Amino acid sequence: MYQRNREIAAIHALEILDSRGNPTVRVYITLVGGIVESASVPSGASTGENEAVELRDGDRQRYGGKGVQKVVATINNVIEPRLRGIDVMRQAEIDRLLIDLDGTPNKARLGANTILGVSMAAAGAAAVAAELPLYSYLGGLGARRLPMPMMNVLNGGKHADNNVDFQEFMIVPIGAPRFSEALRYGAETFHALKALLEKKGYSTAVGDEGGFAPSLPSNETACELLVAAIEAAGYRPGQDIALALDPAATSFYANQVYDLTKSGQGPKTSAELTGLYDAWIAKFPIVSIEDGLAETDWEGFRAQTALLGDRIQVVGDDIYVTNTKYIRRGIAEQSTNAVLIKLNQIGTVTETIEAIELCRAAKWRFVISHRSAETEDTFMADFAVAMSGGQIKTGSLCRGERIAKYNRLLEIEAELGTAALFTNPYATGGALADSSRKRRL
Ligand code: 2PG
Ligand code: MG
Repeated sequence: MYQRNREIAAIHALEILDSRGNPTVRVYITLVGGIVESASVPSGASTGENEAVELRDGDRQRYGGKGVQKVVATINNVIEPRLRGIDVMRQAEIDRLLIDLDGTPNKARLGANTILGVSMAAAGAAAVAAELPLYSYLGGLGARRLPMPMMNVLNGGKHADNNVDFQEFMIVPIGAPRFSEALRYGAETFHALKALLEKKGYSTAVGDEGGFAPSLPSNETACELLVAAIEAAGYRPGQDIALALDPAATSFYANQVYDLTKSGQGPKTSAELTGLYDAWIAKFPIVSIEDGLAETDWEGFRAQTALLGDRIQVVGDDIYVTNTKYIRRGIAEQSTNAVLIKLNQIGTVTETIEAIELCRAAKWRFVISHRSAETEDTFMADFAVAMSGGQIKTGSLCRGERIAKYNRLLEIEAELGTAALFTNPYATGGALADSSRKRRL
């Protein structure tokens, strides 16, 4: 049903700062009926080589070349005239127009950051016009599953300047009965970890995603500390709270070698690194490993999934970059059994949903994820509930840009009331345990 007041009247972009203090773009969409909604675009540090292109000015006189004034100008002068007058609810059509306007396979001309800002703002404005919360506008009546959070409480790799090679050591409150309790389990463990680090004389300064970033005797010490913190907070490791890792292995891979240089633990082959994870899984309550290998190591991923895939969730991030082309290959080759989903890796809401639909069809899990540089925008929290995948990765239990997402999920849980669902996605009987792919392996 067409309504004139849902037509796009104006689009306006603003250069703002992200949580690392670098410029990013916020897009405002005004509808004829007077509704104004905005969306802000995040930015990654450990980016995949096939990610859609993030456009920056390159003018060294401003923000070290990281300004986004060209992005702002493109939105105001190129995109706005093209989208003015379109019903904002026609999301797929708007996204198609943006993709065509760009005309490149990786959004190199207009920029994925440019396009995503408009795409997300359109969805936000449409939800307001529909008088629905964003999660129900995007997900319909079935959108009532709160995601299990993977909380990145210890940062290394490119997100911190310590000596830990692996980027993310996360806690996952699998035993919590509801999202708000999961958040409490996580926050209490985060504070217990802080006390533990202080006691042991380690730094309690935090990295890009709000996790602590101490220098440690080894990568393994990080897992030991997390288990100790879970216990110190009064929880049972593996039953109440499990562990998840994102080594982001692309960042320490070159010439077929994984070089654990930060910790000084030296070079490893793909098989050796998988062997290390295998040993860790036996020792620590790990339920999920993301990017345990590098984005180009398709063979290694296949071997890793064959070895570990019936015990843990093997997640691909850099290898797929939320792109159906690579996810399709991953499904065909059984490279992983789950996918990390980041809106800005692909650049439109519609294409992100297409990536998720592919995961669903393959009975693969997916995790909606933030980027290491975020803003106070909470789009992804609603998006996670809307897509009903039951998992979100949105950082630690401090820093406003991370907490904004958690607080939004608390609001959604409260709003859903008794309709809210929350389950342990790794429990026996879940997608991983009963999927036919396990028997095939
Ligand atoms: C990742 C992300 C988010 P970045 O590797 O999964 O945690 O990091 O945004 O730096 O790519
Ligand atoms: Mg990752």
